[in-house]
Amino acid sequence: MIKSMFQISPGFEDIMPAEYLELIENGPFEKRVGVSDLGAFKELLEEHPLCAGCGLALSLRLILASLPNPEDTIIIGSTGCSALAFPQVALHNIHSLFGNQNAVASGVKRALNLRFPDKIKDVVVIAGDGATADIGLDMVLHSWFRQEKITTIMLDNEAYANTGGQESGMSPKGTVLNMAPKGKTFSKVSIPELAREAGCAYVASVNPAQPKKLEKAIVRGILAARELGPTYIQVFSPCPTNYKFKPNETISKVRLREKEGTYETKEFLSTEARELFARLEEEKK
Ligand SMILES: Cc1ncc(C[n+]2csc(CCOP(=O)(O)OP(=O)(O)O)c2C)c(N)n1
Ligand SMILES: [Mg+2]
Repeated sequence: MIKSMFQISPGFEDIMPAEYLELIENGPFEKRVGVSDLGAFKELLEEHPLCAGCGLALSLRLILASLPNPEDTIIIGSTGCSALAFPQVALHNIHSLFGNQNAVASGVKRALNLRFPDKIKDVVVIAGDGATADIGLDMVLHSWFRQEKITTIMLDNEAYANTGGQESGMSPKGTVLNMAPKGKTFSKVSIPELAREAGCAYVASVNPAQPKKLEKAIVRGILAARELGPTYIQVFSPCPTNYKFKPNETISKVRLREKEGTYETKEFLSTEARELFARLEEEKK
């Protein structure tokens, strides 16, 4: 699918909203834009109802700006804060039942392969930490075991944020939240390590304080999923509302955690992924 999917039927041009016309004229389609171009093209998400300083909203903005082929990307989301933003994302997206996102994505990817065998169709899961590491974990793991060619992106705000602040598997040990008053008793689950063991071809842990690194991970994750198998990217996205810090401290929270050693960026490439990226680099020259 190309930009033509957004074309306006003749005669309707003058009644379509200005934002829609702008999306056709200046959206990120059929040209390569990235996070460095933000502010210079019409973005896929421009308004949303998420909280001030929401790390997840910033991550989502950067992820959408990093997609290598947005016009042929189908996003599978899940219940949670990000689900409030997806109705306003100018891309195909499916809201799946909480936790089912990787099962739905597997089916969508297989159907697209049958329907469009010669076309690139990127199926990308974007879901919260509760949906990915807790309630949907078996669907996530089994999609990796089956080697589905999909990219899974976790928006890790270290809580069930949308339901008022319960601990998730991704909350650090000792975390106190509105509905976890005694403090979490076990450590943050190591999903990147699980992903690697479960056969993901590419795994990364990134954050919105380092947008270029985040972009590189998204592009690599999607390109490796096209050719090799499942890929996983974990995006640390601090939540000012549930962790009760000021909205302007989101980025500094990431840096603080990195400094404390309680959070680190990571990247794992399988041998096949390493060879693939080397080949793609060669072809670019
Ligand atoms: C099957 C099912 N179980 C539970 C819920 C309730 N629920 C909605 S959002 C949510 C928490 C989501 O947490 P997370 O995936 O981390 O997303 P966040 O809101 O933090 O972005 C829960 C438990 C639901 N909607 N459906
Ligand atoms: Mg969460």
